[in-house]
Amino acid sequence: MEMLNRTAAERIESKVERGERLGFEEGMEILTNFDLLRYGKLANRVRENLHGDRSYFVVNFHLNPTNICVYKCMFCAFRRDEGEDGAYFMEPPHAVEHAVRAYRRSAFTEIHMVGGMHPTRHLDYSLDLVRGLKAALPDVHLKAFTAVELLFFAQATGQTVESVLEQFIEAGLGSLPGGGAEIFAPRVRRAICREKATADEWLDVHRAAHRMGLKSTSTMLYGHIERPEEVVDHILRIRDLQDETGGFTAFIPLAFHPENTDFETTRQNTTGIRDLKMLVLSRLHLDNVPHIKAYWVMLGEKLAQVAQSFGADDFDGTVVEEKITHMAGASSPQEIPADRLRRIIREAGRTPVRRDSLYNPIESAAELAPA
Ligand code: V47
Ligand code: SF4
Repeated sequence: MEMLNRTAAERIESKVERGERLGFEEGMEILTNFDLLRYGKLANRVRENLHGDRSYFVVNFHLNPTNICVYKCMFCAFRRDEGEDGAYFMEPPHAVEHAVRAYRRSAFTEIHMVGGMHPTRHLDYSLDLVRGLKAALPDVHLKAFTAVELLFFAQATGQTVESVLEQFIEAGLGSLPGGGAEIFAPRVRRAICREKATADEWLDVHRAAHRMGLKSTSTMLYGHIERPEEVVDHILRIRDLQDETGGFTAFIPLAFHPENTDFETTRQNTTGIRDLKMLVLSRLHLDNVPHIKAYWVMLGEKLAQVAQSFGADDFDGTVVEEKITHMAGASSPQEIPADRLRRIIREAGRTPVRRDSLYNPIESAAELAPA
């Protein structure tokens, strides 16, 4: 058995070294016979070939204008019914004021805005939010609305996704975030998020956005009921769409936090090895997606730092105020200031590169004195 495993690992190594694509079976092999240092080193080599010693971060601000949501995903600690304790809703001027106040503190270049599917305040409300934010902060990139939200807006107003996207682009939308992908397998979606967009619908929205010139990111939520074959299938479906459009800038494996969700008593937090395994697998399989993000909010600052040597090249950002994971029990801070992100990256042996939302460098450590 050991002999066989070694042979399989050697085959994977030589394929990666020759620049050949890994397939489904190799993904299963990596997941089921995971050798952290061996595959980690391989993923690190791929990462360094792509990005050298650079690790990216963005100075951003997360804005969740409402947690009122008509869907009831089992893994979600954030959503509330209208009128329920803890439900909140920001009118556009309030959301804009909130963002402007934060901007005075940290001069972010990106707002990452996602929210619940409000039963009545959907498309027009969201367009007002984008217009208001753009008017107040014209230089800030708006990365907003998951494929799930965009499809919901289209269905709620009887329009096509393309028409909804067109209106958002005109209002000033810059790109799409990658949320809502969860796990594409129908078995999983039926069990944990039966109401929301199907896998094909999620992929169709990103395909449409890419065709209209928008870039987007992609995610996968792991650590709940998914099976190894469903993880590999998910990653390969992202790779297929990327072959077609080239519109994904990054892939982000999201570690499930079960507190305050329907899984509170049946699932535990993911472990460090599982988290690194997902990053390694993603880096090795997604040969056409430039960046793999270690989202520190979900991984914790320390593991996200280690992850920079296990396939990841990006931290996401300063974030400032995070609700989705913290309502599900995350113990990470609400914000990591840019100076601390630079220090974490330097201590990981990497060169910090502050980037914009589309991964253009804004500054690199070479231009800055060490902190
Ligand atoms: O779609 C929800 C996930 C996503 C929980 O695009 C949970 O760059 C863990 O997509 N435990 C929203 N995860 C966050 C997201 C994201 C984050 C950072 C960067 C980017 C990007 C995207 O969070 C949801 C869902 O998949 N989620 N509940 C939970 N309890
Ligand atoms: Fe609603 Fe999104 Fe939470 Fe699902 S994950 S219940 S769609 S807010």
